Amino acid sequence: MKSIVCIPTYNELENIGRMIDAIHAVEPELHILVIDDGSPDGTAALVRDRMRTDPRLHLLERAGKLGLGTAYCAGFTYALEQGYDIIMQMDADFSHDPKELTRFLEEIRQQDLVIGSRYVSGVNVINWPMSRLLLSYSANVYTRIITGMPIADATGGFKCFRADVLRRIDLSKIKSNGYAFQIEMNYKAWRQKARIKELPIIFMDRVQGVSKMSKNIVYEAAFLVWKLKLGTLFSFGKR
Ligand SMILES: Nc1nc2c(ncn2[C@@H]2O[C@H](COP(=O)(O)OP(=O)(O)O)[C@@H](O)[C@H]2O)c(=O)[nH]1
Ligand SMILES: [Mg+2]
Repeated sequence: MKSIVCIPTYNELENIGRMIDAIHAVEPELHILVIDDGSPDGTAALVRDRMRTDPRLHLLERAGKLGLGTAYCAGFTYALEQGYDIIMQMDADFSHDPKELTRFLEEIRQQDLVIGSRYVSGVNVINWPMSRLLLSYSANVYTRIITGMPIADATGGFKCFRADVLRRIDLSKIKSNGYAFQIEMNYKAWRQKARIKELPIIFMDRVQGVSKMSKNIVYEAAFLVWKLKLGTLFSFGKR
């Protein structure tokens, strides 16, 4: 099975090189696609340089900071076009432990979507301020109640898709970013009756670089869950 992990980046120069090494230390065959939005710190230049000697690396460069959701969609579209069977996503900032990739790859053999979950067995978040943890946790409770989707952590960004699941989603129609993007993709997979499994992971706050999280991302997600729910009720948002 051809597998690739998509990593969106914006100013991750301190992290991306170490991240690539850490991934290949545990999964030497895994291809890596970096989707960089013109990071002023030269993240893309580092990746480009490494690509000269490493055929497992791929890079999509976009003109400016166009948002996380469309970055993932561009990455997924590229991965589908290139014929990958298993398509993963993770952050560049070591919040997601690359050592877990092996477990995702094992689990996906029996599933269509494997979601790294911080809330499936207690709360597994390290170093987040209480305010952010409460926000994330309650966003998940809210999402679950409104959509009825039985997922404990619908907003996380460490995931593994079977290519077929992504092929059935019209990626060009997805406009959401941040948390909302993760919820929307899970919802669309769930509505397809995909086999979904949550894998407990430990989430660590970033050590290097800065978060691009903002208030708008929260409002966007709060609005989106209603849009998904109502879209399904009136059956105009099936895909
Ligand atoms: N390509 C791209 N990557 C982004 C953008 N915003 C955030 N990222 C990357 O997405 C990942 C998660 O973002 P981060 O700022 O860590 O969000 P947080 O973990 O929710 O605080 C990191 O690898 C970021 O570099 C964006 O607009 N475009
Ligand atoms: Mg982060």
